[in-house]
Amino acid sequence: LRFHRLLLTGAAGHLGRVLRPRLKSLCAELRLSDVAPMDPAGPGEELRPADLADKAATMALLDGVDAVVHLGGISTEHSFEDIAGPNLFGAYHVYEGARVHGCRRVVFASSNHVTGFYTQGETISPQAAPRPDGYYGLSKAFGENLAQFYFDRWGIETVSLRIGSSFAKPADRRMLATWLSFDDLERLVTAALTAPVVGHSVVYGMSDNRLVWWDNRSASHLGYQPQDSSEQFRAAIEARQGIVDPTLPAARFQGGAFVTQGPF
Ligand code: NAI
Ligand code: 15L
Repeated sequence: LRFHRLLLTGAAGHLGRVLRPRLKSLCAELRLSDVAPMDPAGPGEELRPADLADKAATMALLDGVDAVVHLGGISTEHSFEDIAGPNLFGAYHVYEGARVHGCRRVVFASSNHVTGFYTQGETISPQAAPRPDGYYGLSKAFGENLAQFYFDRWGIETVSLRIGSSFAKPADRRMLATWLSFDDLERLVTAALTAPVVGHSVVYGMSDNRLVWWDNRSASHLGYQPQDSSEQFRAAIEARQGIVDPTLPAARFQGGAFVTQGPF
């Protein structure tokens, strides 16, 4: 086993439930946290319900933890006020807990929506300037800046995963580019947890899809090698969805429908 204790936030969510059994093989003890109800603890699991907006409760989660996979928070576009507690304060509380309790590595679930206002024809690297497509994307950009600051100031390492679309299957034409299979998600998180030196690395979370918008070569030190591809789903998606008007914002921009959403 690589770790004594790992912390998984957002354990009750979609990806939390996918990763929960898979992280068990990396650690003796898996601490699970969420504000929503979680399945009962199995062997080697510990449930620690907490609201990320609660500083003391969230910082305490990091006590005795070797590394954290931080998935918790609001995962779609909402008002700034709704996002601020879980995503802005919550990320700050996780990093403060890591600093105070000596946790040395964070795997941060960032999002492709940090750069959602690049167009779908462009190929960008993790070094491209952020172009968030909403308050949600802005909150993930803030999380990445926190990660950089806590590395520069305190040496706490982070891999920020700008996850594309991690679902059982791609749902539409856009996700043919952005899809991240659950098995590749596991490979990516495992690489982020176990690569020897990461500093603050930023990587896009996608499978080995045929047509992509993101160039991950600067993150090759992570050793992430995707094994799946969205291509097997292309024919069915193209038959179902038909041709999309390329002038519509949802088809023009990498962030898809997120670029038109919001509490306005
Ligand atoms: P999800 O919405 O299913 O799970 C997020 C979890 O965070 C939920 O269980 C929720 O209860 C919890 N949470 C929300 N507010 C909280 C609070 N105040 N305190 C404690 N817990 C709180 O999202 P999903 O799909 O599992 O995504 C996991 C992470 O990955 C999120 O951070 C999301 O932004 C990120 N991500 C996911 C993508 C995907 O394709 N599923 C794509 C890009 C990023
Ligand atoms: C995200 O950041 C969301 O959490 C997820 O629900 C998907 O919509 C994904 O991005 C996407 O861009 O497809």
